[in-house]
Amino acid sequence: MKPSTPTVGSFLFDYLHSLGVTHVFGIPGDFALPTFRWLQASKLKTITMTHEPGVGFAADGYARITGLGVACVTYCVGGLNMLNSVACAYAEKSPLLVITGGPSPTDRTKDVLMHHKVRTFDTQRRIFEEVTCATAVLLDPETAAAEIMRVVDAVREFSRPGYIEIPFDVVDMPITNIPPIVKRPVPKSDPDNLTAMLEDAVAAISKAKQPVIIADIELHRHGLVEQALALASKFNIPIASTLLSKSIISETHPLFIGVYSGPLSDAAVQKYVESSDCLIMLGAFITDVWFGFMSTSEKLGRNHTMLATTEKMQIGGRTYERVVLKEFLERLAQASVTPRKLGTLPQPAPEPKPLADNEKSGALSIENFFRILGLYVGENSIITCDTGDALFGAMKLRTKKATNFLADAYYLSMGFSVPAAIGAMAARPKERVFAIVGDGAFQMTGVELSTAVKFGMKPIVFVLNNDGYGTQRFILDGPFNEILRWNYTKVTELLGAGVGKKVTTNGELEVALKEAIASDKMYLIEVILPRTDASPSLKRVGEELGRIRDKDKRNGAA
Ligand SMILES: Cc1ncc(C[n+]2csc(CCOP(=O)(O)OP(=O)(O)O)c2C)c(N)n1
Ligand SMILES: [Mg+2]
Repeated sequence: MKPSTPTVGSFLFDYLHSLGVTHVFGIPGDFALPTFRWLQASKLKTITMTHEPGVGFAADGYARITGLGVACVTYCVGGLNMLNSVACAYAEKSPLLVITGGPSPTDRTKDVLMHHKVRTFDTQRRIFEEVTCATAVLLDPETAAAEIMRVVDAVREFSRPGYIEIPFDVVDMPITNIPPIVKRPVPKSDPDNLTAMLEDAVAAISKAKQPVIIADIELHRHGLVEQALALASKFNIPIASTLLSKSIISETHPLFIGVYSGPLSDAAVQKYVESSDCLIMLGAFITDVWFGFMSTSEKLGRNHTMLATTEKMQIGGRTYERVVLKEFLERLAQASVTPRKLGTLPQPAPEPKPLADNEKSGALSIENFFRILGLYVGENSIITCDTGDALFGAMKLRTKKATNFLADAYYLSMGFSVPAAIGAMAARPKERVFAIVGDGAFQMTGVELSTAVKFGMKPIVFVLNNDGYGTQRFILDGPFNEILRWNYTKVTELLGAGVGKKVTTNGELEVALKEAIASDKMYLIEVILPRTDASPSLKRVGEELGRIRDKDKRNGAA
């Protein structure tokens, strides 16, 4: 029954519902149980998971698709267990709200030792301060509504995680003071700086012979993909994405030239981007992954680059203060620049070739895995990829229009893909979700398939079994890269649902994949790969990181 006067708990979940949130991912504990009772009574669905790292990744996956994800956990043992996932969301700008239970305000006034407390009552919040853009501890019901709105607002504006701690007793308290929802003022650029930047941008684009746009992840996080596409289409400028932003621009768009990641990219894409005389980096996170872990950033010399992000605006060596990205993109698309004739563009990963009969009995390789997957992953599907060759190999996968591709391609934490798939399935129940995960990463969070079964979700999961930490073997090998060989296909038996298949040849994978797509069941397909197999991209990553991390290779030894 809904109380006539809202409580802190009912207000919180009603407010999140009014913003379009449908699911909350979590694991309760005594400090959070009263909050879970309000969650259960709300219009939101509770997805109780098996382990907090999975809670964070699932809520992050949901957030990347919908624009706001929510994770609800208990004090310290739950929150701190989820810290790495929240750090990932911070690093990759995912709008994730963390709600945690906490001790009561009265207990906090005494310096008692209480279970779950680490050092001080404020320890968990202080740790989270480092991985969030706003934090609040709701000690006073009178200010709780305003505090909730402040944190949620910041999460949506900055597209970074936020933290709300609710003492177990405060969550039940009535609130009478609900401030009106005030629309945030639309940020405005400094008019002179905007004009100067637009003039410089038009001049740079007009005189360039080979401009290229790199459409990076901020465009997606801040809802600016359409504006970037309008700009590209108006001036006829080819567009590349990055591994992190893969698929935010349809990979079948005529101006799309492929994924750029330095030497990990297709050679033609790398050459085209690096020989551009006007590189327009929109919403870019310039990280070492951008350059395939190499320090080749100087190849993209400052003089012919344009950087336009929510945090920094720069053309050549000149910086423009207080210029808003959205305004810049919209105004630039209205500027008068003669659209250029397109020369020959690199072809993004071509349509994969169907398997010839004589290839069917061939042993699988990571390259053929992605080729066969590319043949069957249709529109309206979601792909989640884990760190390892599941990600590096995906560089060549050409996703179809409206395919969502989710990977923590910058922070690179293992264990993302299976729980993120759960978040994706909650966000888009009608779409088919494919999770691609290495055997090592599966051993970290694969148990969340239990959550999928519990909630009737039917992912298709590929466990890429190369018998251990393949990526690391290419950097620096040793017995520390070995893992126990699991009988992965037995997981479905353990969970009492779904179908487990082990495939070793191209043909077997094709048959299993077709069967999985046609069926309405969860599938776990164990893909057996040779230990020495790796995608060309992973081999380059291994070479580069090996050179940096392995002193023998650093010193030139074989
Ligand atoms: C949480 C976490 N722990 C450790 C690492 C370091 N690491 C990067 S790749 C990798 C091995 C991944 O093995 P697997 O999932 O089997 O994929 P593969 O490299 O074999 O394709 C490890 C341990 C990491 N990135 N994230
Ligand atoms: Mg492996």
